[in-house]
Amino acid sequence: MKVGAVLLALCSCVWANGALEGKVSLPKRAAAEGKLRLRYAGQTGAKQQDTAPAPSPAVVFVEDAAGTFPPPTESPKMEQKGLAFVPRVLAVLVGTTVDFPNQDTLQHNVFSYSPAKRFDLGRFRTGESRPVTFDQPGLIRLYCEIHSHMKGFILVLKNPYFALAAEDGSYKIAGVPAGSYKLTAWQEEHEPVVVDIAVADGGATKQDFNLALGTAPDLQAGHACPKPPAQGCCCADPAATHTMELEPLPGTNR
Ligand SMILES: [Cu+2]
Repeated sequence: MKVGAVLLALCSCVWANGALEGKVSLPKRAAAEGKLRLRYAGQTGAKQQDTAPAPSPAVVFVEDAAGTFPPPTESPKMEQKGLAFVPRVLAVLVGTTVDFPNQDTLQHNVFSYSPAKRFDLGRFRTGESRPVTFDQPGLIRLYCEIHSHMKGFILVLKNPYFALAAEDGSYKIAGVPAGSYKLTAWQEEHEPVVVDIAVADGGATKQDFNLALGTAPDLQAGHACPKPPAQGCCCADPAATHTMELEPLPGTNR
């Protein structure tokens, strides 16, 4: 009887959740559009790149889910390496502490003015790391005060039901409790898409996304203004890297 009860418990556990899976498709990019200009290439071994780099990964996430979700005890890393944030995109559960180690031979100064977390790590050297705890959900845009081309993104999410898409755009979110949700696909250069979706016990729910190019103000050369030009520039000096309130991340109520 005891064995049967355990098996029953295991089965009900296994079948109490479902999965979300599918593919996030992005429009093809022209080579010139993704051209990288690395001013300090000689100092880090990074090379100029004339072909379009692979787009950074999309993040697919469930907007709201019942439950309390303790943050992980291990801290994910976002390195400064080769004059870039590596990885360029992180998705973390709210409450997660992220480490920011400097792996370059020069100094960096990571900062963000995003409403969900404002911070400025100051300048620090090779091998040093600074932690930041992200205690509010939202989109965090990261910059370096010294290297204006450096951009990174952290999506701070309310529950653990999220996934970064693979290079081919495929994603899978396992262990989602049965129910109805809003599911969002986000990618830094594209308009996010939010869909209503139902997850059933014990099965996989398919949902593909086709994202369209959106406003990508971060790609403007020498300009960190997050407002698209159509909305007017946010400061008197469009060549400056500057501060302002950034727009919330659609789908996170922030
Ligand atoms: Cu830097």
